[in-house]
Amino acid sequence: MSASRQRTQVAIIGGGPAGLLLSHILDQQGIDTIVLERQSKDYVLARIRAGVLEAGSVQLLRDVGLGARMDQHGKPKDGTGIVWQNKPAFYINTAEWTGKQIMAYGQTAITEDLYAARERDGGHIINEAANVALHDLTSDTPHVTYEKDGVICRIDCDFVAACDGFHGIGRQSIPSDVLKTFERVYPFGWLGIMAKVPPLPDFVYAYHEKGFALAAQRNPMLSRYYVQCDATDTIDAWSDDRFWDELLARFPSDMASQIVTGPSIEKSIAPLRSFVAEPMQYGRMYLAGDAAHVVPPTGAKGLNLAFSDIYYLSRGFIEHYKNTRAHYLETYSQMALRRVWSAVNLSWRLTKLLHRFPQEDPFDERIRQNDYDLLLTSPAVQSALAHEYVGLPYED
Ligand code: FAS
Ligand code: PHB
Repeated sequence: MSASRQRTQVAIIGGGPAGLLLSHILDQQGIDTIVLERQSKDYVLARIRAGVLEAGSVQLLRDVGLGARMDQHGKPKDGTGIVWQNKPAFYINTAEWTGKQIMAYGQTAITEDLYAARERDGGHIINEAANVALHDLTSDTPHVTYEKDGVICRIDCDFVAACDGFHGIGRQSIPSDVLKTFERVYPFGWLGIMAKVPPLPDFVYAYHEKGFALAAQRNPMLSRYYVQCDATDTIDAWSDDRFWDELLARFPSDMASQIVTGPSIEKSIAPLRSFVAEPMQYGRMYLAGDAAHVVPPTGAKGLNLAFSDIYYLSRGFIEHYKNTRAHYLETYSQMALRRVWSAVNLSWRLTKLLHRFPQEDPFDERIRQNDYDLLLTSPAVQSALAHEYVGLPYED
């Protein structure tokens, strides 16, 4: 088998939103990167995931020249609704309490924008890179190996950025006596569908004794809807008719009557977990995005956390190469984790608020009802949720 050898400053593992954004930002600063992605570009672009951008993510994308299509096709929203069985509706009014809006713009579109920018700028992205392995991470000369088209390839680098998601190789390269993990696996999943029908005007979370539901959107003729399902459910058990019946039953009738149904063009079940790995650094390897943390999508934080990680990590690399200072690289893990745990906390609280858990007792349900009553009546609670939902500020 032949071999090849390359060199770069930052080897990036994973060509999802985190890896592509990091490559884009570093390229703008003249810092050389190579992105290794194990899937094809089409496979990555076919993934349907997040739909809500925090204000900080919107600003970051604009600041690095990736805001054009988002500002053309994305929809700014003053907040997100919550409807509740037999109680008044609530609106997480981020515009009123924080002066900031969220943006409805899908992760798929963002990934398309990122790939387009990297290809325009001559970014070095290697798709279908197999068997990526990380070496000498605690030395000053780490390197990465991978296989492509039957060739064993080696990349010598200064740093490795593991942006390879929850199932990636980066986190697995941290010794078990160094790595600490924290996890909650939820006893239910989200069944999501995409349908070419006009969406509701806003994102709306629904609490109902039959289960959680969510009305979301991608564009004026593309709706995304979710219902809570058993963790063991498969999509074969969910015909379109069953899905729509369940969804409509979980919304108040006045809102259900506004929901346009139609044939699904995509249907998938996402398992829900809260997961954090500490530290987000090992030697000259840095973890970012789902490689380091996963949240239940209830707070729409997963993709946004990946972006704030990349904001912090890119700042560290830029400081290293431009000023030969190490402050932001040395403090990356602690700084990123402060924001990670805040998002994990919110996602856990919203998931507990909006989902009935098996084996709950009447005490749990009373606490849930009281939490919602507080949200309806307390300006302090409403303001706090709005500030967390729109996204806490990035640290200087
Ligand atoms: P990603 O997982 O997106 O990207 C990692 C990349 O690394 C992938 O392309 C993968 O192929 C590649 N990779 C993995 N191992 C590799 C290896 N060994 N070598 C090379 N490449 C490797 N977030 C929300 O905010 N809202 C949602 O509704 C939502 N829904 C989701 C549904 C699902 C099914 C999943 C899995 C996640 C969802 N998320 C949602 C979270 C999601 O959006 C992530 O937060 C986001 O994709 C994180 O981006 P990355 O960190 O880049 O990880
Ligand atoms: C989505 O648009 O897919 C979406 C929106 C809000 C969430 C989760 C998912 O909390």
